[in-house]
Amino acid sequence: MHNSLIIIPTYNEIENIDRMIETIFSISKETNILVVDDSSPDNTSSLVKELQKKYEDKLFLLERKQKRGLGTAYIEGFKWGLKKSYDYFFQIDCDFSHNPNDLKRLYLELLENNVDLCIGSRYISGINVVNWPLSRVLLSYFASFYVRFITGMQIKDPTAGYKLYRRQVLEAIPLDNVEFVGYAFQIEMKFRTWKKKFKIIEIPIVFKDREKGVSKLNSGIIKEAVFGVLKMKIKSIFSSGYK
Ligand SMILES: Nc1nc2c(ncn2[C@@H]2O[C@H](COP(=O)(O)OP(=O)(O)OP(=O)(O)O)[C@@H](O)[C@H]2O)c(=O)[nH]1
Ligand SMILES: [Mg+2]
Repeated sequence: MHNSLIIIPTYNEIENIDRMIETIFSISKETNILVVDDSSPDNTSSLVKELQKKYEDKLFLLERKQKRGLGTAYIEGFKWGLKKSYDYFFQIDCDFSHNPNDLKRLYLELLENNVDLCIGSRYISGINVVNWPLSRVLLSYFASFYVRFITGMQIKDPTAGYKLYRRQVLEAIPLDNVEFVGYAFQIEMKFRTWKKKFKIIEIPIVFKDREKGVSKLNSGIIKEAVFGVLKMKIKSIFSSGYK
């Protein structure tokens, strides 16, 4: 996975972070990892610093003073990577819901199909989600209908967080204008990519509920997504920033 940066936002992932980093480097020797940690009270960053001694020139850490949401963590990560020479930018959760073994598939599919954004999708044929409570599956599945209906963007898994972008996509999106932080962030990034007419592909992945650590999902994140999608659609009609 030549010239790629894998961005991992973390908040209280002490139980997952070292295994995640070790697994990724066991899969690819040439990729780089950037962890964006929001001063996790469980000291996630200290484990990253420990591992930096072993992976000096390919493991990086951005430490932020406060918990500011997954969306802004990714935006800071993208900006950091764009200042360097990476061509491919991955998004992956630290909780092993996204199987790191799929990183290579995302990369190869992006290149083989010559697309700009490759999405690891749970809903290509049926519902590929393991161990999620039924309420979460239903919420996520029906959210995907809602997003398609409002935006017209025909993506099967619009809230998916396992993604690979080409550098050109992140250069074209005005990152300072990205406004959402939770599920809505995932939708907004796809919507902006689609509006800019970049080529998008979805490939099937199996999504597993986290086994260790605590979910950061809350009602604010759901509310942001419900109203955010409407706001985004309306703004896109009137604002040239989306084009
Ligand atoms: N830096 C940073 N990372 C965050 C923040 N919120 C969540 N994350 C990370 O983003 C990733 C996804 O968060 P999760 O808690 O798994 O959220 P989720 O996948 O929607 O919820 P679950 O399915 O219940 O796990 C994980 O790696 C989290 O540690 C945040 O405010 N700041
Ligand atoms: Mg998760």
